[in-house]
Amino acid sequence: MSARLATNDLEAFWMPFTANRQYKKAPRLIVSAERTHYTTADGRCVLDGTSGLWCVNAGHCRPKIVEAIRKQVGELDFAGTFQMGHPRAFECASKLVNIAPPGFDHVFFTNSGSESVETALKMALAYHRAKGNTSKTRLIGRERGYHGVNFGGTSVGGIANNRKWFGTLLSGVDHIRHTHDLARNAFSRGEPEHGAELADDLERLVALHDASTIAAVIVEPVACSTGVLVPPKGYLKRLAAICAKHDILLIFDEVITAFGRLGTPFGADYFGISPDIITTAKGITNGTIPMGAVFVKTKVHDAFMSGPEEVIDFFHGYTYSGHPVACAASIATLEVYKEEGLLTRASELAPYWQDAIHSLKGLPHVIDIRNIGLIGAVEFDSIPDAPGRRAHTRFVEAFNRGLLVRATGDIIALSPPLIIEQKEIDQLIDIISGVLKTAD
Ligand code: PXG
Repeated sequence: MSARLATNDLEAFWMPFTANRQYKKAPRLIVSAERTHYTTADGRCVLDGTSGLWCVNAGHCRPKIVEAIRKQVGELDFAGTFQMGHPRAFECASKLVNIAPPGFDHVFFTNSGSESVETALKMALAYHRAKGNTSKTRLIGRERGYHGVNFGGTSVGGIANNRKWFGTLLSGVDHIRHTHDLARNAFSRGEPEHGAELADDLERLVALHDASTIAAVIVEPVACSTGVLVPPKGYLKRLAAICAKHDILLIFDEVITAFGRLGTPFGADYFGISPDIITTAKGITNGTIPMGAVFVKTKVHDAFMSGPEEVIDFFHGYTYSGHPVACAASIATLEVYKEEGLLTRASELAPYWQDAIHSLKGLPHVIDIRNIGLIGAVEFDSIPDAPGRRAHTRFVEAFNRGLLVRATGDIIALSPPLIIEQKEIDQLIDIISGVLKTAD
């Protein structure tokens, strides 16, 4: 150990997506967690209004999951899955497939949402090549989309700050328009009424590039990181129909919406749509161990299985694809979800949640409130020349008052653990309401 480092020196850790200098002047430190609450280094109890970073769906430190991890790491700490295998990975994949929407019979393991996205994009390209459609190489994302931070995901992503620092990114990528329309849809409850026609923007790109050059479209069913953009009624159905018409694979990035966030196991179930590929992570292990999974329709998987049997079918994978400890964590997580009905609990809570969050309408600077499942967002008008400051000050003040929210731009996003009780929703809304009344 370096003698230079005092205990609790904050300097060495270059924190992700953080204003490091600002944070380190006034750090917020969490030391433990249980169910819906965190405990801070100074001993305060903080209600987790964000399920960690949208991942701790069953609440924190659930004994069954903790025990499964402990047991697994003592029994088989690591075994690879390239031309080898271990039972946990097969068991985990089968259990995941059992809760997946119909037709998703295969799972490819990764270690994060970003890796799931990269995997799905590469899979889409390789799928068309395997089918002989070698000109289908273009990838389409959506403005304001978030698909993680690797090069592919950054390229199809549509948040300017996440892109502009990193050069020209992948070539052959284009974006359809986002669906955010405050003029027509402010204060919508659930799916907004207006904007299904925005899906037709994909036809514009088909006309421009020709369908024979487009491999896939990737969208989040609900665009969460950008500040919770709920899709307009009918929008996703229309998008799916255009993809099907032009033999374009539809990838749903469900890193947040999978595992019960909307009140159904997957977002695809909620919207009644059957994409071709679904990317997941986060809730797959309840946030305990890094893991992601790409769910694949039979038609996509089978296209890879036509060559000689002794040849590798997909030249892709990670050392830790199907890591035994992650698989054990995921299996235990799925059991907790099942035992407690958590993959559908958000549908029971949604009406209460919706009324609660919309009660904040009329408070200072609030220009929109939106919700779906157990997700909510409050948008503020921005301070001129200081975009993001209004939400950031409210995030800090809420934390000081015992509630963790997530600020993005001038929006506060909320996604509490799926085990939250109504009285905790009341407490969450009380704290936010107090903050909004007093912050400038
Ligand atoms: N796709 C989607 C839809 C995501 O939301 C990723 C990919 C990337 O996942 P990884 O595991 O590589 O981070 C995400 C991640 C926030 C927030 O507060 C959202 C994410 C991550 C951190 C913070 O909005 N989403």
